[in-house]
Amino acid sequence: MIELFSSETPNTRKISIMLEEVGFDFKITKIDLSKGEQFKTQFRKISPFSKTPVIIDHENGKSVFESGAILIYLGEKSGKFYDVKDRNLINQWLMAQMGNVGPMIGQHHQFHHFNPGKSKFGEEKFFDQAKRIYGDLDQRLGQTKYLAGENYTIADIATWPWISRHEWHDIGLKKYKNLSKWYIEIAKREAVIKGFDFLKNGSIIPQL
Ligand SMILES: N[C@@H](CCC(=O)N[C@@H](CS)C(=O)NCC(=O)O)C(=O)O
Repeated sequence: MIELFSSETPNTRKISIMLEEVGFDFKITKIDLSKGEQFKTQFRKISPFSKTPVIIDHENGKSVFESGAILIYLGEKSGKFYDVKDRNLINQWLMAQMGNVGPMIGQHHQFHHFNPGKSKFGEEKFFDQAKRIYGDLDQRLGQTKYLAGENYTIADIATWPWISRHEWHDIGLKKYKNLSKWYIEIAKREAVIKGFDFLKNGSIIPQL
C-alpha cells in the first residue's frame, strides 16, 4: 500500500492520477500547508524541503519525495507509462515539466491569480513565461500525440495537472488547438477524473 502525503495542488494531483492509472492501493494523508504542517519534524524526515507530495511505499518502507522522482518510482514499480525503450524522451519531457512548466506556471499563479497588483514586473514576466509554455506545448502536440511520442506517459501525467488550472491563467486554452485536444482527451480518462478528486470533495476537472 502506498501512502500519499498531499495538499490539493497540481504537484500532488500528478501522483494521485498516477496511482489511479496504475491501480495501486493507496491512502491519503493530508498535509495542511496553511497550518504549516509541512514543517513538522516527523514530516521533514521524509520531505527535506518541507513540501508535498511525498509517498511511503509500505510494502518496503521506502519513502520518495519530489513528484518527478515519485512518478519514476511508480512507473518502474508498475511497469506502466515509463517504457524502457522511450525513457530518454520521457525523461526530457518530464524534466521540462519539473524545471520549467511547474515552476513558471506556479509563479504565474502567485503573481497573477493570488497577488495581482503587487508586482508589475512579476506579473508580466510570469504571464509571458506561461504563455510561451502554452505555445511550446501546443507546438509539440502538433507533432506527436502525447508529449513523449505516441504513448501516454508520466510526462503527460506530470504536465496535465498544471494545465488543468487554465482558468487561473487567463491565457485562453481554447486558442491552442493541439494543447486543448490533448487536455480534453486526458481529462476523459477515468483514472484522471478519480485522481483529480483524490480528496473526494467533489472537485471537477475544469473544461475548456
Ligand atoms: N518540485 C517539487 C515541488 C513541490 C511543491 O512546491 N510543493 C508545494 C505545494 S505545490 C508545497 O508543498 N509547498 C509548501 C511549502 O513550500 O512550504 C515537486 O514537484 O514535488
